[in-house]
Amino acid sequence: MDGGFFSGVVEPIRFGGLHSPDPLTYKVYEPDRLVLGKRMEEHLRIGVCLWHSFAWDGRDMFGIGTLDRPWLDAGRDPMDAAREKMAVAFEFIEKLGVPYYCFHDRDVAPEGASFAEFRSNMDALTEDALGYQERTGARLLWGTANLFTHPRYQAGAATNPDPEVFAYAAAQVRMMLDVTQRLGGTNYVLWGGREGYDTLLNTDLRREGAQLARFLHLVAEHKHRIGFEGTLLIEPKPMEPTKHQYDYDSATVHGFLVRNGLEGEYKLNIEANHATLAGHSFHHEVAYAIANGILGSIDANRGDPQNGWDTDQFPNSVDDLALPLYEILRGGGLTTGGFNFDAKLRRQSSDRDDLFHAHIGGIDALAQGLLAAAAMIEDGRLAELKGARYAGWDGPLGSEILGGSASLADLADRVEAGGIDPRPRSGRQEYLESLVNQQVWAVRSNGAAAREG
Ligand code: XLS
Ligand code: NI
Ligand code: NI
Repeated sequence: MDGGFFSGVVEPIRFGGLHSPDPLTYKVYEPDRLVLGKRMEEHLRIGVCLWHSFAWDGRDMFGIGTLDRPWLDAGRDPMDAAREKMAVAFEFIEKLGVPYYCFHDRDVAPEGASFAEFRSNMDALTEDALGYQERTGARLLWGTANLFTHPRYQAGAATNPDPEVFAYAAAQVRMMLDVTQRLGGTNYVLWGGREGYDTLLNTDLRREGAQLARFLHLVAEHKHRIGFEGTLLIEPKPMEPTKHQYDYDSATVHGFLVRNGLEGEYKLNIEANHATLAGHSFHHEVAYAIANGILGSIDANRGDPQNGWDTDQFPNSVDDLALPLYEILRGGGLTTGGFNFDAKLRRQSSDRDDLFHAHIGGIDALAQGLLAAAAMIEDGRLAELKGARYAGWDGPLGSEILGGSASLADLADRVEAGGIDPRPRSGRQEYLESLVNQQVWAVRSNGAAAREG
């Protein structure tokens, strides 16, 4: 495996332990380490995304590319360049030693001059990907269609005022459902990048809502027709690139699914930075999805607290990751989903090794968050205190209310007769916050948690 594009990394990244001086080792992530009886690798199901890491050259709206991505150079033969990109991506995944990857159609296949050409390029590259999967053991966490980059999608895909654009989007999604199935993908993602509006002056909200629901029905029907067994996921985001996106947050998407008879067909792919853009915490979005049975997968990244856009930085805060991971563990863990690094380097991080440092740091932060979450579960006090807070609802009065045997008047009569006189009880927030910190800190300083290589 030596040589290659990332010649500075000659073998797969290994666990080095907390005190390893080698930056190209995992400090905490140990794939085989058992946490609550399950391997770390199976808890986290880490994925590498091909768009930020291999299909983006570091450009921003003020400057051209800064990153060393020779396959993106103008003037290259598109298929040669695509093949080189895929080879390097799999070299990276193999050297990083993680089980999954994710991509959009356009990330791997040149669009060519017609849809037929796009399809045939995609077919050829899917064959290549199958070969790489077999050779490296990497698997597809999810596939998706890019329905936002090309100018035809400037006014949305399914929600476009032009039905021909809807049809074009259908063609891309059919292609990618098929490709995802061929590659054994365990999920298929729909991110409504431009399903929203820039101004209400030109937007018919009623029509666009109906179009979006129709599209989601068609996708679900097709999934069943071809027998794709993966999970369909919608990725909420409140804005950017549009001023307002319809799939605003977990609760909005959930309401849309229920309203349109789509419940049961879709789950959510929750992205940390999208949560913060929506004015929520990542913890909130994950907890909402779990409470409503729609958590599918995670796009791991973080925003910048001072910048109001999707900065897509690599996650690095154990404090921010421990609570979402606690919810996930309490909810029974990820099933078909995983943690996909939808995160990009800063454009000054221009050494080839920087992509490794970014992923290693993010993976270790997740692994440490997992240990802290497991410690909270083993300690048990958080769950116990939450349960005790609602104990009344498991008693006779709570059961009567929820079971429907007590009417509004029955309840009112009992209060008037003096039989019900509730007293406020402390919510104990600061105490609970201290319990969380205690577990996070314990895992940091405890020798058993911070193992040596
Ligand atoms: C953009 C989204 C995108 C999706 C996949 O903000 O996060 O990268 O994850 O289309
Ligand atoms: Ni994402
Ligand atoms: Ni994003």
